[in-house]
Amino acid sequence: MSVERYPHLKNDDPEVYNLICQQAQMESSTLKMIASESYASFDVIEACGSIFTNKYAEGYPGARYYEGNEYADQLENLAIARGKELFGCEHMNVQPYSGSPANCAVYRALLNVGDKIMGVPVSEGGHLTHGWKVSFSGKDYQQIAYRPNQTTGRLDMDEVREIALRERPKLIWTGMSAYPFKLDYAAFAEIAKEVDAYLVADIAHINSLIIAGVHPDPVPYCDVVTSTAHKMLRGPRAGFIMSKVEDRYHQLYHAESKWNLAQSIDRAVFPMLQGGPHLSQIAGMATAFKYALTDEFKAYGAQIVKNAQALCAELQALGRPIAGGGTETHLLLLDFRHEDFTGKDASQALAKCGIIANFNMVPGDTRSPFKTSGVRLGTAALTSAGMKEDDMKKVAAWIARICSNIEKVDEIAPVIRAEIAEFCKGFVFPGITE
Ligand code: DSN
Repeated sequence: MSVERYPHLKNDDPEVYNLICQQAQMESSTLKMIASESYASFDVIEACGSIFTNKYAEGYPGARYYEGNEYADQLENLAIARGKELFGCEHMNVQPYSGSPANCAVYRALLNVGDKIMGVPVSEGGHLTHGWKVSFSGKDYQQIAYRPNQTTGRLDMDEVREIALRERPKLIWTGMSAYPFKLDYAAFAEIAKEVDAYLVADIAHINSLIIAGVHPDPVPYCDVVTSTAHKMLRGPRAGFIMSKVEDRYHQLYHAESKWNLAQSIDRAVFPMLQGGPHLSQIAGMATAFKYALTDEFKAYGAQIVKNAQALCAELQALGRPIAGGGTETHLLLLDFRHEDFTGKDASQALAKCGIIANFNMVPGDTRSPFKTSGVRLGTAALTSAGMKEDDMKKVAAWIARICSNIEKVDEIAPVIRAEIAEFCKGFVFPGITE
């Protein structure tokens, strides 16, 4: 990283400055394959580090509880306008501090404590906030689980329907953290309608694929859509919520309320759950949305999937099984159910060699969530650095070599780490070496 980037910090707080430099060095000399990470641009980083961090702006544009919000109002409205153009939604709230607070706001806006929701357990690819037992969402609400088929790794929509008809949840979550296939929002919408449930898509993992048109679009089918702005959208660490304006179940569930759906969401974010919005993050979100509206970004979204499929095909050719047999998204799951070593062993060995990923359960896993039989690999970050299908073949070769030599990893790690560092010199890492 160029030392000119943070001259004040370098001078005034060399300890923090040095940690930033070391992180930058690591992120530009290793392969970042955590499926929920990517590289924010310098535009996003500069916007997030701007003086908007100073400003309090509790409320919404035009209705704040503090004075001096002329530019804050323009900024928030700009982020909303760009976001609405990007996703074609009726309403957008850009204030959630991140994805989990955004999902929390959906519960508070639509449900009563104790209500039933349908979601995929974390152990099977779902998110903490979709009703997992240790999260507020599993403590305050009752999760009715649905899950990918243990053999095919895919959701069976007939089974989802059967569960919904039996349990009659008030809300159905769709969207996962470790599911490599496309989601059928039209089928989810039919099921939700049959049981009078709100349908909420969490697109944190796949927003850019939707923008690129390589994954179905949930916006026409869902009451609410939530997302993070980081991950493959390459924005700041923040969340946003999109919704219809009118609540189709107003009479059924909220007859006493004077708010429509959009107003209920807004009121759940502020003042129910949050105080002042993080305007510096909203500035980063506005600039990330601007870039996401470009054709270059759409090409990036499509390339992420091409890269994941190339990586998957090469790993399979090298004899490495992939859960579900393939991918239609940005991620794939190495399947080690037949191996003596665990997913955790493999992810630690990969990290020693310079491939940063995470251990993960796979469908049909019999190991504990603390060990697992899988490793989740994502291609969004590598694609942000400009890697293409041929590069994925090289990445697959390193992964296969490491997985075939887990017990000798300390021997091979320095060699592979050096090869990967040399390989990385051929790419430009946004926000670091751009
Ligand atoms: N669930 C985390 C992940 O996918 O890594 C992010 O929320």
